[in-house]
Amino acid sequence: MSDKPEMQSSPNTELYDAKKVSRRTFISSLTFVAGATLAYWGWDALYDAAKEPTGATAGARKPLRRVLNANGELFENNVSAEQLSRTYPKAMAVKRPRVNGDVGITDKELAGWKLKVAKSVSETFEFTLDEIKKLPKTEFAFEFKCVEGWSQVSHWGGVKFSDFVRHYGLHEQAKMQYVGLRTPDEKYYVGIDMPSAMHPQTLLCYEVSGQPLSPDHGAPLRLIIPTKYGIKNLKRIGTLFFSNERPPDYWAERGYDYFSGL
Ligand SMILES: Nc1nc2c(c(=O)[nH]1)N[C@H]1C(S)=C(S)[C@@H](COP(=O)(O)O)O[C@H]1N2
Ligand SMILES: [Mo]
Repeated sequence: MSDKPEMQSSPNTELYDAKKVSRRTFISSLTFVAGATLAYWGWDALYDAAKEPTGATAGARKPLRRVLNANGELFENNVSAEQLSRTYPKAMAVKRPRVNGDVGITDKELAGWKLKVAKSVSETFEFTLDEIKKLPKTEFAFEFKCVEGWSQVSHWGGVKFSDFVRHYGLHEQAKMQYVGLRTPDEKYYVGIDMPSAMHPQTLLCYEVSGQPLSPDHGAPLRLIIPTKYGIKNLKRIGTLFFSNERPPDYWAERGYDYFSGL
């Protein structure tokens, strides 16, 4: 009926309403300024925050450590034997797994090595590799992940830590909260929460790629713990002990998360 241009009543006209445009511009500028102020204030507060005191962990600003600890607890309360790390067919594993980190394993002298297990402050037991190898063997390939940002599917074999505990009657010890491990020269050391240590994929490992561990990979015995980052997979175990306090941990002392779970 009418030849009045449709444009007049189309919703598009709204876009060109100068008043509305300027109001919107104003609101979005305000939002931006508020956001930027908050971000700056947050960064500034974090930057000025005190660093945590040196203990089992050190080096992080207090608010960041609080977040890390909260994350850790969340993980820790959810470690269960049912949650297995993904495993892969052995054929998918790399033939020569990458070597990383040699703290505490530069000494190539391995003769006379024994695993020392401190049952209590006064009682230490010693195990030869042959004794450990007599326990049931477990092997699998999994994706080994390093915090430096690389990962590889590799194939490992050894004795489940939980089998070791059961076979040698370390039940009382396993009621404690942590296991501590260190290299024979005590230069590298890690602390593992007991649920993760008793996890069915945690190995006292003596083989990689179907061969005895090379010195670089931690011969004669290392820890393989697929539920945690590489830093916790201590190479060349010298001593193993149990504790209700967090055992010293090499990388946690240098600012990394104590739990380092995956
Ligand atoms: N004794 C010892 N164990 C160690 C380290 C180390 O420096 N010394 N480095 C850790 C790190 S950061 C990683 S990623 C893995 C690497 O294991 P691989 O060399 O067998 O690949 O070992 C872990 N265990
Ligand atoms: Mo690593």
